[in-house]
Amino acid sequence: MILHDRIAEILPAWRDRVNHLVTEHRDFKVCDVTVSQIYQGIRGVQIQVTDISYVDPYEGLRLRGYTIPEVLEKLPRLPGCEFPMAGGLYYLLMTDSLPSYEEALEVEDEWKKYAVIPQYVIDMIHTMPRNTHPMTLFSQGIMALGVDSIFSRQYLNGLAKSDYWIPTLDDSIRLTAKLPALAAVIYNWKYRDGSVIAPNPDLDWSGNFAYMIENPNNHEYEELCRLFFLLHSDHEGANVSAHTAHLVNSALSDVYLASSAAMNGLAGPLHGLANQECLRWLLKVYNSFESLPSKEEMADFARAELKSGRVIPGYGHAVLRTTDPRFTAQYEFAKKYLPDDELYQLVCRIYEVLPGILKETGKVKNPYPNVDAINGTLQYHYGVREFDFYTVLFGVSRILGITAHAVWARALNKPIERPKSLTTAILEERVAGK
Ligand code: AMX
Repeated sequence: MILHDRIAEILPAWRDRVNHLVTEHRDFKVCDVTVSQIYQGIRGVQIQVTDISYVDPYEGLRLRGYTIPEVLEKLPRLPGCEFPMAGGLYYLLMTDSLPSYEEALEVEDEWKKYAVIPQYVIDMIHTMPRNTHPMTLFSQGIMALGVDSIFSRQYLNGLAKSDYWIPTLDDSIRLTAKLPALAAVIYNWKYRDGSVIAPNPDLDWSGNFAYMIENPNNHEYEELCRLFFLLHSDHEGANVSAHTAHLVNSALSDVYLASSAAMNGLAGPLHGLANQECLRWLLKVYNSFESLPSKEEMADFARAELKSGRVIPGYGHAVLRTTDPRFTAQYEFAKKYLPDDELYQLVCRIYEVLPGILKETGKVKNPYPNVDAINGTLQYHYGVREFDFYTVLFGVSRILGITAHAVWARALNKPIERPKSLTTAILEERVAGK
């Protein structure tokens, strides 16, 4: 398949680069680790190398070196579509080069071969208690799909280490192919009549999710899915979900096990679940005023929130120091497709007022909106109003990045991860100079 061919072509040069670093510069010190970093989430410690994506504090996310506006401009799109095919994005993440239209279509066509969910997975979801969180169902579904892992089978049969990446890529294509259908099965069972709708072969990967949940405003929602799935596909290699996947996969657990583990991290309120909190807060603001608040009213409201010790969801970021370009891309989408939506207008009003107020505090390092400040507003507009499902949409997209990391970790023969832990007593002795 085209992804295998392209990776095989560029792999020798990548292996040479890594071998050169490891052999010629093996003792070069990358960074120091302080006591406070150890106790504060190893924040900022440079422990990973990944070439799939990088977050620049001022430019935001770069996918394989391309900024979000560049990716949106350069990736191929289907005729009549404003936003690119996810197949082209996957080609870029996997192969480090921009695809032609035909190459993007080839990935989309490959996905179509594996897009249907096996009945046993559907049955498993349908037998779970109704109140199961959709992220639990999503994680379970991914694990269940893993019974067909090609990597695990070939590994048992004595696969050569230099070839580990090949069945890892096979698994990645088969897993990612099924994600829109898996998410739709969960959505339809949890919030609709439980129908299982087969993927539409005339639609691309992203558009198919909109089709399978029978969104009434399908064409525009398909476009939103294309944009959303592109924007959330990766965010460096050391955030909770990416790092979890890398760690699990480093034990040679297959990509199903690694992706499922990553989704369990994404399900946490400090990570992927944050987006539902943002919409909840926005609706709280919306319901507090009879109409769109004036700038002054909004400023008073925000100051009161801060005074009561609450954070304003959707603003601030651990790495970014500017408006998140993923926010901007969705903001532009809303400006074009839903300018009259009152929640969107509220997002605009908050954006006008809040950065100044957060700056007044003198402590918020990034007073600008992150992607979550608008994610939910767009889903809500198109009728996807079940907040607890938003993290599943995030997960569908994020596994594109996670599997690309996994393929390259195997291609570059990254070993099992095993940092060292200390005891408090050892640390106390060291700081005392003993
Ligand atoms: N509202 C109020 N206070 C905020 C704030 C916000 N939106 N963002 C940061 N601050 C405060 C912090 O709580 C901290 O206060 P403290 O010193 O009294 O503890 C101070 O400003 C400094 O924090 P920081 O270094 O600027 O941010 P951080 O790296 O510690 O945290 C984040 C980053 C995202 C957790 C934080 O900005 C926040 O809580 N934002 C609101 C929640 C949110 O939008 N989460 C989604 C993040 C996007 C994502 O990754 N999915």
